[in-house]
Amino acid sequence: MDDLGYGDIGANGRSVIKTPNIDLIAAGGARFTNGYASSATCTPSRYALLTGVYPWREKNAKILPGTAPLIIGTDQMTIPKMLKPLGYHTGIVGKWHLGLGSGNVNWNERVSPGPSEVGFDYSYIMAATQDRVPTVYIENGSVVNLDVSDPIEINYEKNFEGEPTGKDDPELLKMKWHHGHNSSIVNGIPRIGFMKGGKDAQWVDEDMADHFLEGAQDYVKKHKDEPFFLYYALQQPHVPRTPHARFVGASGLGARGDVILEADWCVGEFMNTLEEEGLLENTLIVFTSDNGPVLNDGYYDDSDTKNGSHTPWGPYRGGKYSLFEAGTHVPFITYWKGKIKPHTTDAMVCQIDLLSSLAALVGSEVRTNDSEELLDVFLGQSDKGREELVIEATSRTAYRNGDWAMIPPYKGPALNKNVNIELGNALEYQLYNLKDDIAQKYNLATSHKLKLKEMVEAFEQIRGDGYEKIQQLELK
Ligand code: NG6
Ligand code: CA
Repeated sequence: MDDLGYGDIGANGRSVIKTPNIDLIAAGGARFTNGYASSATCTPSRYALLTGVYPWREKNAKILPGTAPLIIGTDQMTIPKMLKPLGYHTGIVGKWHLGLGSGNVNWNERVSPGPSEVGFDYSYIMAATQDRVPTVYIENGSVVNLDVSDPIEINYEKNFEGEPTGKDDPELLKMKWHHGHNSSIVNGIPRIGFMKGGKDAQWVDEDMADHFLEGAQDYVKKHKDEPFFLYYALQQPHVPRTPHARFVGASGLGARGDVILEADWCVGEFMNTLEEEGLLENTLIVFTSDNGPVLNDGYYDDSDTKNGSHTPWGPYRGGKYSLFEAGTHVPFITYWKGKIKPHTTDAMVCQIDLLSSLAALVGSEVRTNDSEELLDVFLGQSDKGREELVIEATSRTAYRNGDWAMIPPYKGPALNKNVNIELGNALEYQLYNLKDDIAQKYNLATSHKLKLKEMVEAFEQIRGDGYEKIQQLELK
């Protein structure tokens, strides 16, 4: 999922939002209390998930515009590329956000390189995010429902003559922008970036969840008789939050709660399909989120004002964009009927570990340095996860080892006021013991100098030089 927080699912305790279908997977599988995305934003996180390589090794792994070129090398190993030689059919349905083409994409022709060049036999995607143009579905490299007489043009710098924008034409909006998101208007929603044409191809935001669900279900039905790998990348609860009418108001917590209910329903429907097709005993399911939660990510949609006592971040500090725990410490569940015994584990795992671990599962020799082979842990046969992990948030990195978390000094605001999230920036080192202080309230850097030294050295050993060079987060 996209921007779902640790505390957004019932199974992780405290959630005011009810997620019975996700909870069912958690109750029947391995629920990880220390499961991580590699990053606190989407692109780097998904880069690490698919390639098994830390995203800070790739300078372009940062929040991408819809026009960005593909950032995964076409010669690079990925989960689908690892699986293909073993006879797996590979597919992705949902959010991509890893770049497409090699610059200056013509959206009216086949767009490549993209998913198929990094190992997916089938792809049905949105290029970037729901709030970024182009707002169209792309199937195997071609825009779906494109009318050649109404070609698509995209520009992230300047508008097309005569086209309305969120900034200049507020009367055309059904959802108001709070920060950023004031360029082209599609379906009454102002977006990031400018788009012209492609009217027939434009998606209907409120139908997106049903649409991707159907795509994922169809994929399973088509490929149930062969080994398959499906990456079902749900778009919720990322902005703009556009629940289908069936879910509007259902949570009482505003749009964010409603789309989480919608996503939970999708997960239930998808699981039903696997069950109906008789695949549950033969399928490993991994449920997780690309980064932590945010309430107001740039639109007025009541998600912050109606959030009430819900804690999307769970017991953790920070949120999306943050080096504090809530940025990367996300829901993480593995489920395999009859194979994984239901249990909760504190073992530390990261999405980056899936590449080597799935390789071990299928008998492939492929491994990457950054991806630890933790198959036993994912299958619930061991509690010995990773010892250490480097996490990333908008080009800054920090380090977790055992119960300890260390954040090096970074310039920049402590709080991003637009999204109201503490980013983890401070002029001094921060050291927290998560066992005693899960909410990272007490900085032990000065009282535990030796521990700090040990952590900084271990961090630098992996991270190498130059980690102080960062780009300031701009959300405007
Ligand atoms: C930010 C967007 C935010 C979201 C994020 C990417 C603004 C002001 N904010 O730049 O709304 O789209 O990028 O989120 O434009 S992610 O989950 O895909 O990383
Ligand atoms: Ca995300």
